[in-house]
Amino acid sequence: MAEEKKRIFSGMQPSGLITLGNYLGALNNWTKLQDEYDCLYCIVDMHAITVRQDPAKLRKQAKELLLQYLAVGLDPEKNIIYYQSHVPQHAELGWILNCYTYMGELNRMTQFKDKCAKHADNINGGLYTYPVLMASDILLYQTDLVPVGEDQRQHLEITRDIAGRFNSIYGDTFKMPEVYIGKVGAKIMALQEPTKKMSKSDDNKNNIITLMDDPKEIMNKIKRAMTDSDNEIRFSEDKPGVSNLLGIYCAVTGKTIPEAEREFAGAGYGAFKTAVGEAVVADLEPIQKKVKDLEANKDYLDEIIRSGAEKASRLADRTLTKVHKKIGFPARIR
Ligand code: AQP
Repeated sequence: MAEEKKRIFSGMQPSGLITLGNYLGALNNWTKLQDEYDCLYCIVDMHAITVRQDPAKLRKQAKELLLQYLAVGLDPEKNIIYYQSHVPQHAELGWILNCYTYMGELNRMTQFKDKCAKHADNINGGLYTYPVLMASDILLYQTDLVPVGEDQRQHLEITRDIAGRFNSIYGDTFKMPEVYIGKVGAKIMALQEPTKKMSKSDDNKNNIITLMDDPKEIMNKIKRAMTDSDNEIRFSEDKPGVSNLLGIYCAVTGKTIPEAEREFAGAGYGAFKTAVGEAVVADLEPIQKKVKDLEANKDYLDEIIRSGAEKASRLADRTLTKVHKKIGFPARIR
């Protein structure tokens, strides 16, 4: 009998156009894993509303994200691709898991602290319990592996803590998920402030490259990226700007850092930035073309959304039924 494939879950918020950081840190790895694993790739619109969103823009961004998932090469025949809000079991399990999560644990989350600083006028309960909803996303599908960027490592740790606590009270219920962080591109930094991560919701658009930026914009943003004054192309902690560009270059070309350092030995920052920009443009151009091709295909997209939600919902029900029984909810009469 064929061995069952291990399961992957991951998602992205439609909180803006996705960046080179989201792409290199997560999306690019998802496509590499789709043959070896059973994968669910979600558009986590419920997470996105933890920050105030314009409704029309949110809907548009969710669709753009779907197009980009497909354009980078996620195959809807091999993966379950769906909107989180179409599968209410995420919220149901989220509520239950809230009751097994301590405030002390949530207080330690660095993303919560960062977002509170950024959205001081809207520190809402959803922002605080975001990690619990993320735990529910993952545990709902008995996930083995979660491919994310470095910034999500802490959320994976709390997911494991919640699963472990629940399992120790009620017996084996949830699979213990492992984090998967790629070797390159795990943390792409903001171009003009290379000590903070590149984020799609950054107000300074010169800090980010989106997957849909045109070649001219990409070249300009990289030319303006912060470097330093010693003109040496070397990967080092005290050279965050240059190191970030080297990381981007290697992630899109597949070269290693020592190879790139040798390639640019003696070259000035001008030539280096041109090479990085051209490599990014070459990587993104086919994706942008694919997005445009897919855009008009409404029936095809609708079918992916419909069948994705249906398949995800069926899997989610299995875990949720098991959880209800364990915690003592009365059985539903169908
Ligand atoms: N700078 C980054 N480098 C590498 N990976 C990154 N990821 C995010 N930023 C970088 C990874 O992208 C995936 C999707 O993230 P998300 O949309 O769920 O939320 P996020 O981590 O909060 O991403 P952003 O871009 O920073 O969004 P906003 O601005 O809305 O908060 C995750 O796997 C993440 O690790």
